[in-house]
Amino acid sequence: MSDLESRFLQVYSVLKSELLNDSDFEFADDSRQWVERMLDYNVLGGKLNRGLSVVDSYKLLKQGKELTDDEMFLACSLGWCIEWLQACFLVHDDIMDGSHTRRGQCCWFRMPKVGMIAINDGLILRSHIPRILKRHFKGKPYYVDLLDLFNEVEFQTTHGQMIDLITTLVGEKDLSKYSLSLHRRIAQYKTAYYSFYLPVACALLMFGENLDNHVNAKETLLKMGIYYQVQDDYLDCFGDPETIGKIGTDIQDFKCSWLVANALKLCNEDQKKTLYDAYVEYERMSYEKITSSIEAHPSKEVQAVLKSFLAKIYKRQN
Ligand code: DMA
Ligand code: MG
Ligand code: MG
Ligand code: MG
Repeated sequence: MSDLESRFLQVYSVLKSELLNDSDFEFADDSRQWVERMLDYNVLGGKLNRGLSVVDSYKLLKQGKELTDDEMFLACSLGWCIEWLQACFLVHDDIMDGSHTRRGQCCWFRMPKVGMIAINDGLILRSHIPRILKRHFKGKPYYVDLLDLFNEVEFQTTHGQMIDLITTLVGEKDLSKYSLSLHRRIAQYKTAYYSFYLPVACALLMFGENLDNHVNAKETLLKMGIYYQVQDDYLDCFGDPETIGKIGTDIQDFKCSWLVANALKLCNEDQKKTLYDAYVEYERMSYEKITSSIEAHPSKEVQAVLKSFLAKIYKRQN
């Protein structure tokens, strides 16, 4: 572990302990333990790229000059706010995408005794960000800009997630609606703002800059973010689950992934039909496999419950 990473992790412990002792809520042992376990499970375990890049960017803005202890703590705290935001998005994204694994472990909502409590946990994660900012940044000239920035980026990301999700309703009916321009729009909003623009914008604000003067940098960062999502789509299908820490669900979810958008652009009518037939075949095979596992169940009543579920989703159009 690099020196920066270990300092970054030290700041995590400080922020976590402040949040667990926040006097605006009367914590008891059970609630404190729940939040602590939820934080360690969802905020840690990733690559920390977004968070660490706040510190790196701030250092570069200072032309490589050593940061004071105070600057280091503040830059790390902003980095952690992004990691907290990411954790909130991922907890909810895994529920919506029906994923099984994340960062090499079971998705939080699939953990015993968690389930749909994960929805509220995601909201708690989001609510921690203004708590961190209030404690450490209130009084700084850029405090309001920081709050605005996190609100704006959350607005963009949740709307990106929304178009990612509603697009599949259209695509399932008519695959030819998927295109690279639609994919680009989804990628820009759901990924690029929070993953690429946000870390640099945090560093710029802390450095005293006005974000309006950096629209060019923003455009370049958004381009990088779109490229990053193309990689994510590629890895969803072709990546090694051991290495990427998650099992892809884009095909099963009928997502407007870069791969299918490109395939549709490059293929002729026959090949388009092959692609569509592949889905129909997948649907039929899944139905058969699930049906036989239902029929292996000893209880007729349970079988009826499971079958009624399957009937609800088989060949669903929405
Ligand atoms: C990523 O979407 C975007 C957000 C806001 C989490 P995704 O479903 O492609 O992400 P992943 O492949 O990590 O589930
Ligand atoms: Mg997902
Ligand atoms: Mg998703
Ligand atoms: Mg993905």
